[in-house]
Amino acid sequence: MNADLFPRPRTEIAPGAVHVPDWLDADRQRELVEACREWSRPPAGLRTVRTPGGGTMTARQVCLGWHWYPYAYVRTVVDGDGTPVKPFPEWLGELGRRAVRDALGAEAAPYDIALINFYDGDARMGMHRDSDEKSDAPVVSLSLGDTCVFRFGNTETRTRPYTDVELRSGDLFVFGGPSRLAYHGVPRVQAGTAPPELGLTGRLNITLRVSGL
Ligand SMILES: O=C(O)CCC(=O)C(=O)O
Repeated sequence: MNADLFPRPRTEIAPGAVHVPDWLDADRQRELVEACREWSRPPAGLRTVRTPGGGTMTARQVCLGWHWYPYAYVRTVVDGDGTPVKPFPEWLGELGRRAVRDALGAEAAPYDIALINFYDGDARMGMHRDSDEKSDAPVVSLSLGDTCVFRFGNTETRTRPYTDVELRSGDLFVFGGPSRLAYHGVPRVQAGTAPPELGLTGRLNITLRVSGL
């Protein structure tokens, strides 16, 4: 049986956390992948993030607007080539505000940060909270390429209760309100599941945030 025969409904995973399948059409996905390729080029391009404990994140990252490194936002790539972070484009902010309208029926403050994570090989992301922003505006997450398991948990612990959601290329996930500081992560990416016409090997995730800075 082919899962695509069944429509995937919009689902509220937790209060304020909504999954909207197939939110981006194929053309928009291609445009975003192309934009990510540009943003990934040096200077201030895709880099490996080192954690204070001496580890490295397996997903590589590039930032727009504000540069995130564990655990602060700054304007230059202090943990990389030292150059200024790339600007955050207005059109991406508009996309974010439209996402919040569609997912939550609400207006969000202007977005000014994008963190773009690239997952290839065995890359994944551990359970964490997005808590370095000084704003409670919803986080907008756009998925491109390979399907992943996105684990969406609770605000108290990294462990259960959580819900595993399959995020496919073009899906939108928004979390705000009581879920804004929920733990979440990506335990698994299913290699080779990206739509072939996208021309992407691996998975890209774009999260949009409001810095409040
Ligand atoms: O890749 C994803 O879907 C999640 C990314 C994420 O959790 C983050 O950027 O904080």
